[in-house]
Amino acid sequence: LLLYPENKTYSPPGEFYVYYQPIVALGTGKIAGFESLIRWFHPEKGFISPAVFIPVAEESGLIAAIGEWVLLESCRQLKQWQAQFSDFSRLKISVNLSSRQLTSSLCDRIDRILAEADLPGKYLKLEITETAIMEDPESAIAIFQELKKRKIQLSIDDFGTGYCSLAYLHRFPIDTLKVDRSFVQKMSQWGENAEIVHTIIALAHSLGMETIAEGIETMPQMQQLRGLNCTFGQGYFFARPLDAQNATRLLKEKK
Ligand code: G
Ligand code: G
Ligand code: NA
Ligand code: MN
Repeated sequence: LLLYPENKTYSPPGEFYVYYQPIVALGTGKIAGFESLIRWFHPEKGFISPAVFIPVAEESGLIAAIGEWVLLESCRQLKQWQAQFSDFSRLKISVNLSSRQLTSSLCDRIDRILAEADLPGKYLKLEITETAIMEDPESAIAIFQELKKRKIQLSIDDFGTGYCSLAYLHRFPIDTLKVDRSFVQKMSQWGENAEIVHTIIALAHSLGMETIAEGIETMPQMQQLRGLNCTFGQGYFFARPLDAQNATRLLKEKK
């Protein structure tokens, strides 16, 4: 069990990094923000995917500490970019939340982190999977409403792969739906998945939500999604997740 003082943010060993993948406005091609993705480079074992260690961290309870570290690191980095690049003063940062972080103390923890990073809540976006929300939808709604009071943005991640009932969807104060990359990658011009993607985008927009298509790898995918009025895109077609230095370089080139 890892104990850390309530008023201090846990700092993991130097093997952990936050990487940043650009999120691009499909209408203009401009970078609108980044998604933070944790990376672990183990001295002996090499790269260990978060898909492997996040579930372990969730089981051991370490996820709360790691999650707070990712949040603080991400908010500080965004603050620095906003100050450094006047063209990107409205850039947002999206951070993944585990279901284990969806507790009644989340808002207090985030208040502390935003204050420490000196970042207004409206620039922070939280990504939560459909599955995590549906573990306890009623308490998720209560937590989301608290977060919205701080103008924090909320996204449903991997939308379409879980079991989010439409009856709930309109009760969640959600700003953005992220279309799961499995739909994007199986999408071809006339195929079944194109219809699914089209329908998700239409559903989101009719509920007043924006959309992000993830896992865009090719120009035709990007063009097709732009044609469907998808708001944002993310994927290797634009850029892989980058370390802070390379993400900064990208912003320098684009400004
Ligand atoms: O980028 P990548 O393939 O490594 O991500 C694998 C999985 O790990 C994805 O589901 C992603 O959402 C998750 N992940 C990456 N970073 C974080 C993080 O900081 N917190 C949580 N909870 N999940 C993350
Ligand atoms: O679960 P979540 O959507 O947060 O996971 C993001 C994951 O998707 C990360 O592992 C990230 O590295 C990966 N990713 C980002 N862009 C692409 C892409 O274009 N193709 C593929 N295959 N994976 C991607
Ligand atoms: Na995500
Ligand atoms: Mn996703």
